[in-house]
Amino acid sequence: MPLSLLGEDANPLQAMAMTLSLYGGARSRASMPRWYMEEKGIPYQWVQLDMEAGEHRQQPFININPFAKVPALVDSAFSDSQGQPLNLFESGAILLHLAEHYGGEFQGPGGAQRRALASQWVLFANATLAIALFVPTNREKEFPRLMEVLDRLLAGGRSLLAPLAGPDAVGDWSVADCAVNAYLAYLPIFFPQLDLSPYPNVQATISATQARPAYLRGMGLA
Ligand SMILES: N[C@@H](CCC(=O)N[C@@H](CS)C(=O)NCC(=O)O)C(=O)O
Repeated sequence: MPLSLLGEDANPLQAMAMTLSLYGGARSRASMPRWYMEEKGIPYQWVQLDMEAGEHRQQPFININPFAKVPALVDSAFSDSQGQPLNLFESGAILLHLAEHYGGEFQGPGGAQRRALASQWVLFANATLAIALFVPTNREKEFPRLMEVLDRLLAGGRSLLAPLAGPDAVGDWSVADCAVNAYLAYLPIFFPQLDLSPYPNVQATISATQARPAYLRGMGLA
């Protein structure tokens, strides 16, 4: 059963028990942290803004993100000296906050290393991969370069943090996979004309992502 609750459908008792509200729009980057929460079974309230009507540019949302962009997360488990909850924007910052405090990804031995590498991959996804995909002047030069390396790293369905678990381990799905694979799975949606056949492991990763029930829920498709 999806964990998400659309605003008006929310059961008030369940909503009160929730500390996390994720703000997003249809077909927006909010699907990335939403996928993470669905995958990890983290309860949250999903608040879908009507972006076509400009709801993200108005109060109360611009109190949460003054830049008027989604996603944004409100976490009432954290509060400032005025008792105000933590308001967080930028999908990468949201993902790392969730992985640290709700996904339990950086606990125990090796936690500091996992955190460092998770940050590396989340920043790579948002600052390098996203630019290579979505900035047309970069696509021709950067895209093949990045895909060749990713194709090698993803061989055998490996998780991006699998090297920490040993050379042959497939490893657990992590926030690193969420950040990178969310962009890879955008490829057939936004660039259906792109030939991905030189990158079979990337293709297999996209198919595996699309088959994950939590991914479909995060995308609002199930
Ligand atoms: N770097 C930001 C990008 C956020 C972003 O550009 N969000 C888009 C939706 S995918 C948005 O809110 N656009 C509305 C606008 O700019 O008015 C992140 O990763 O969170």
